[in-house]
Amino acid sequence: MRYLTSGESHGPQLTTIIEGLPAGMAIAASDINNDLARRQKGYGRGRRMQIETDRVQIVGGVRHGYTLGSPVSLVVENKDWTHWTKIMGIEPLEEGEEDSVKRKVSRPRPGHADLNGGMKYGHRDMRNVLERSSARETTVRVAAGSVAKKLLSLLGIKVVGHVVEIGGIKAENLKYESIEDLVKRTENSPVRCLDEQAGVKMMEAIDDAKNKGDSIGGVVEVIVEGMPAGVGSYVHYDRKLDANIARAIMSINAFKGVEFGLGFEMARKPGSEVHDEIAWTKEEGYYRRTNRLGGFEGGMTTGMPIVVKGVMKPIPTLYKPLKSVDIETKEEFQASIERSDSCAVPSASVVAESVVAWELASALTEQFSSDRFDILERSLEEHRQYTKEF
Ligand code: EPS
Repeated sequence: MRYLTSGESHGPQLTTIIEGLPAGMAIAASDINNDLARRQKGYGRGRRMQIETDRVQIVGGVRHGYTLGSPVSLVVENKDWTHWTKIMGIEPLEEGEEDSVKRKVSRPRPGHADLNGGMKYGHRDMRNVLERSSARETTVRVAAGSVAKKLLSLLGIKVVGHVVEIGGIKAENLKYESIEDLVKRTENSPVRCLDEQAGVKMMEAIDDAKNKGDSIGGVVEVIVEGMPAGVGSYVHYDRKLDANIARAIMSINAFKGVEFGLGFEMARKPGSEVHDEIAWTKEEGYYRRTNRLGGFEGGMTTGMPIVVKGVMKPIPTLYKPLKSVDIETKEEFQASIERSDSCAVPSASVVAESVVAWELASALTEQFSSDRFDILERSLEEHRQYTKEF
C-alpha cells in the first residue's frame, strides 16, 4: 500500500490518496472522524485547535460502505482557510498586489524546516516552506492510518498509542489489564497517560512551559496486539518491518529517535537479559517468556506484542525568542511568533499509532493475497494456524 498527502496548513484542504487497500473492506467516515478528533485533543494545544473541527470526506474508492479496490481519496477541510484566502490564494496575484499580501516570512525559526527548505526550493518567502512542514499535515496521515487501523481491527489486530513521558516527567505505573483497559484509561487522560499522578505533573509541566513562553517534548509508546509471527523479512533490508516502523515514526514532525522493547537500555545489559526465551503450548503455539525485544527478531514479528517508543523534541515555535538571521537584511533578530502549541506530545501519540498501523497493514497486504478482503482474512487465519503448529 502507499499513500500521498497534499495540502498546506492554511490552504483550503488536506488530501490523501491511498492505494492498495483490498476490495470489500468495510469503512465509514465515522471510523476516521473518531481518530481525527482524538488527534485534535490533548493538553498543551494552542488556539488553532479551537478553530478546526476535523471531519473527513471520502471522495473516491468507497461505495455503500465498502472499498472498491480502487484508490481511496480522503479530504479534510481547513476551517482556518477562510482567514487566509488572500495570503494562501491559489490564483496568480494581480499586478501590484504582491506588497498587499502580508505575512511574508524572511526570518527563519530555529529548529524548523524554514531555512533549509527555503534553500532547497529557492523560496525567499519561507511561508512556502512552513505551510507544508507544519504538523497540520499529520491530520491526513491520521486519516490514512485510521483506514489501516480499520483493516487491522477487522483482522483481530489492535494498535494503541499513549504517552509515557512529557518534559522530564515519566509515567511510573504503566500496568494495564487489557488493551481495551489501556485505550479507555488513556482516552480519559488529557495527556493520554496511563499513570494518573504522572499525568497531573505532566499538565503542570506544560502550564509551566507555557507561562515561560517555552515548549516541551516527550516520549510516546505504541503497543500492538494480535500481529501474527513471521511478518516482515530478514531477507530484504527494505522489507524489515521494524526498520519500516522506525522510519515511519521518524517521519512524524519533531520526532528524533525510536526504540523497540528495552531500546537503548540493551546497550547496558548482557545478552542473557535481553533475548526472550522461546516456549510452546498446544493452545498458544510459540511464544516468548518475556518481550524485551518488543515483538521483533530479524526484521520480522515474533507474534508477541509490538512495543515501540518515539521521542518528540519540544516544538520549535517559541514565544521565548531564540536568535536567528533575517535572510533579506542578514541582520540578527530574536525570533518570535504569534501562535503555537506548547506541547503536542499527546496528539503525537495518536499520529504514532496511525503511522505504525499503516506500516503493519502495508506489510500484511504485501505478504498475503490482498486484492479481496475476504481472501486476506482467510490467508491470515491459515497463517496463524500454520505458525502455531510449525
Ligand atoms: C503548527 C503550528 C500550529 C499548530 C499546528 C502545527 O498551527 P498554526 O500555525 O495555524 O497556529 O496548531 O497544528 C495543527 C494545525 C494541527 O492540526 O495539528 C506547526 O507549525 O507545525
